Amino acid sequence: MAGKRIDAGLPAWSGAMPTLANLRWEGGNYTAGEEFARWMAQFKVRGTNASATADPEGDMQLNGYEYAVGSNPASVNNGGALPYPRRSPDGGMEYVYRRRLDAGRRGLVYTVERDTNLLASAWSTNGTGEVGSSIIDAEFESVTNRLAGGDVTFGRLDITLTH
Ligand SMILES: [Ca+2]
Repeated sequence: MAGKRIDAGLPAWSGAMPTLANLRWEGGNYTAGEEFARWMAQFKVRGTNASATADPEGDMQLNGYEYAVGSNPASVNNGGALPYPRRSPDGGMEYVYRRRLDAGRRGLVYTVERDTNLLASAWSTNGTGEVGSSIIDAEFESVTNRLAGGDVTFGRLDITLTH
């Protein structure tokens, strides 16, 4: 079965905290699955506003992305659910994101990528690695990834919906 790929990009470290993520679907139109539709219904978002590629409240986070990280698709207040960069205790760079505990069942695959030159757009998993995770609540865990490189390193979260 062909996967639907979402890219959610955030600069992981450039001296300032990122304020928005980019997301796109590849491989054709996405038909919202039952889990996604049920999740959207909780927020009373309906019609074309409830599609995976819609952004009804205008916070630059598409519904499919908000579904994967557990932010609110009906509010610009995302309650700290968006990925963020941070310095590790040894001065390295980390990228932290929220992952659904049942991501496999939902067909969600999360992949952290890094780049050192946004102009060249050479995003790759080279130099990335998951270093830890901790349970947040009954639905999500916080996942920490290490990004190799110096002060000019960028990270993003690639999310694929496989069914
Ligand atoms: Ca949104």
